[in-house]
Amino acid sequence: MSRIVYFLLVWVFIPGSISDEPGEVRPPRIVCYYTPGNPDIEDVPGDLCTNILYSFASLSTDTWELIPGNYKFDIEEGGYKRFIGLKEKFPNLKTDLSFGHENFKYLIRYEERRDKFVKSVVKLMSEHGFDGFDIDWEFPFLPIERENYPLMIEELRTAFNAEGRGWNLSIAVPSDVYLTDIGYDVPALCKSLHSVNFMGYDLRSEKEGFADVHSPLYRRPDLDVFIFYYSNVNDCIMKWVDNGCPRYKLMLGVPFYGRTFTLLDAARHNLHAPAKFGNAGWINYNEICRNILDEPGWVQEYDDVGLVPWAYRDLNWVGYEDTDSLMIKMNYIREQGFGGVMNWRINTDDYTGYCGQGTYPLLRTLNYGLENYTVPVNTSDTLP
Ligand SMILES: *[C@@H]1O[C@H](CO)[C@@H](O)[C@H](O)[C@H]1NC(C)=O
Ligand SMILES: *[C@@H]1O[C@H](CO)[C@@H](O)[C@H](O)[C@H]1NC(C)=O
Ligand SMILES: CC(=O)N[C@H]1CO[C@H](CO)[C@@H](O)[C@@H]1O
Repeated sequence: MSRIVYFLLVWVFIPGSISDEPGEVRPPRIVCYYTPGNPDIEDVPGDLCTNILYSFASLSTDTWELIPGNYKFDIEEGGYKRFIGLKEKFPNLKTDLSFGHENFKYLIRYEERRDKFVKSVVKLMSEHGFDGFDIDWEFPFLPIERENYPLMIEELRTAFNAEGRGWNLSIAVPSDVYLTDIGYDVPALCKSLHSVNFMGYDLRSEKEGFADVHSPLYRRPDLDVFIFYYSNVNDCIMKWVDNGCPRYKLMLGVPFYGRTFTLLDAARHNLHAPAKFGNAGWINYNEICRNILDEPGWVQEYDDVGLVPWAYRDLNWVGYEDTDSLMIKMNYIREQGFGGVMNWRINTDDYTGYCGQGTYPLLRTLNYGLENYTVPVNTSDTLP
């Protein structure tokens, strides 16, 4: 069934899907989050990503400065240096630094703290030679946060421009229409950012009490009611478009992991099967494919509207992405004219090729699926 859907989509979406209007075009971004560990830095596939984001730098709440996330590894053991060193092997690769900290909310309210932070970002970026900076703040929520986040971004952008090295600026944002409205002044943010990494996952969680896929592309009319009405990738990313973010700045994020549930009754294993409340978890794609291969009894199913797979065995249930579902999402990116794709994270792809689809099967699907795609750029809507 998945293959039928996939071929239909390829047939419908590819012809003439790219803007017919004259204007600038760009290659799509393939944004890869990476956390040091396995695979080792030197083994990162820099030819399969346009941007690699080293995750995560941290915040000193004493000085309100950006600091390395793991001083011993990043600095003393040369983590940053080895990471930037990837550019020698892959000259076109952009090596970016990603930042996240729960106390960021206590920073952005005060101009003095923002000022210290901006200076420290510029300092750390130039000391180590990063190409771009990414902020993963989960999530702005209060009116003052919504108001001050664009200020922070604009201040960073101004400082970056003054450096004259073309440093890029991006933020990661949640897929939730309510959080988007509450926390994000979309036009103001998108004006100063090069790109927005839209996290098209975690749309279902342990709070629900039923098993479900966490990155459905489209609304399933019979299942997605009440608070789940907009809880699908298409509705949530369109919220960013409708609120005024240029499409070419939006990178659709896809998960290289699944979310797991424990069923209450092994005989009931369809979408929305009753599951233990508060008993969901995460599992890496490389473990999912290994389990399906090595443990007898796994049954694989497909959500024909959400266009993502799930699998179950006894009371175990997992919703995830595979090469078929990612191919569908790549065609969706082409059809919609988005700027590219993001993934969390390359470490959890089947990078050893254990499952028999070659190394990095998911990441390769993103590359194959966006091959020859050019992003239409509205030239009257470019960066300041
Ligand atoms: C991309 O373009 C090249 C050169 O024109 C072509 O050989 C290749 O088949 C194209 N790939 C896809 C997926 O269309
Ligand atoms: C291009 O951007 C301008 C400025 O934001 C906007 O007014 C215009 O409608 C856009 N054109 C298209 C075709 O999206
Ligand atoms: C240094 C760097 O990453 N520059 C990039 C910033 O974004 C523009 C537009 O996407 C790219 O063309 C630059 O290469």
